Amino acid sequence: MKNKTAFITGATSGIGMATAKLFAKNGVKLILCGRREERLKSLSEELSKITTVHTLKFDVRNKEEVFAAVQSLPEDFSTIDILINDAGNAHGMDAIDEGNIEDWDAMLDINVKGLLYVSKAILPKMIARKSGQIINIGSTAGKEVYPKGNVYCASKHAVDAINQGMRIDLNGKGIKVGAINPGLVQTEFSEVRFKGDSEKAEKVYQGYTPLKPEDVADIIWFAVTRPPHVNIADLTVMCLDQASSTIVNKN
Ligand code: NDP
Ligand code: 8X3
Repeated sequence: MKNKTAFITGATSGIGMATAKLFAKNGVKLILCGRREERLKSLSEELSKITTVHTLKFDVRNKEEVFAAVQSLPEDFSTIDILINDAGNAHGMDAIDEGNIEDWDAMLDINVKGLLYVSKAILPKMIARKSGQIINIGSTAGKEVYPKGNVYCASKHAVDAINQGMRIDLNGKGIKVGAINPGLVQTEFSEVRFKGDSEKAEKVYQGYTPLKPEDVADIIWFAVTRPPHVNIADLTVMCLDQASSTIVNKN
């Protein structure tokens, strides 16, 4: 893995950041992406001590920014071996008739269209080299729907469909495509979903032991270190206390 380059969206927090740290420890060259420049800067300073790092600040919703960012990569970062499509989030948790249209737009634009733009920008060179791996971060919310999860679940069901579609269409082109679908992971996810209401956000993870972002990073690492003929196509992971989106053993 030492000579490989990974492009990680959502590297400024949670699962993406934990993945960046684990990849760095293993000598993977990193392209770290996100909107928060300060975080990109501090993560880059930290990880540059152990690997080579380039940062790209862009909003996955903005297709011009996405393509310009990928095109701006210096020569020595332009061969991308691994794409981790992690950037994403939930906005609000409301019954369908009470949902906020801006929240719906944000979830569909970021989780679905953003993932498509980034993949479209990176795929041509993978196809030309007949080599590469794409890991799409889905969710248990892409496998089932829970009350008031409507549009977030729809966005993650779309990721599930896109993951399958990518794998079908790229078959025979030497590119691995797979999804990792986590259940409840304690990150900034709920802070974002509940718009900074920390009390509400913390409650999501109380009374049981949720997954940590590092647990998911370990699985991503497993997926990218399989032999060349092995592709982890679709993997769901939950903490011990979670049985489904709605069944969580809380005390
Ligand atoms: P975090 O909120 O901790 O991280 C989200 C990351 O996405 C941040 O780095 C953020 O960076 C980036 N991001 C969000 N919006 C944009 C945007 N418009 N443009 C560019 N980057 C963006 O959450 P998680 O680590 O939990 O979430 C990562 C992924 O995992 C998401 O796809 C989420 O849906 C999925 N997931 C999370 C689960 C959980 O329980 N936490 C469970 C299952 C799946 P910045 O703000 O700097 O742009
Ligand atoms: C995040 C997990 O259950 O909050 O995708 O939707 S959940």
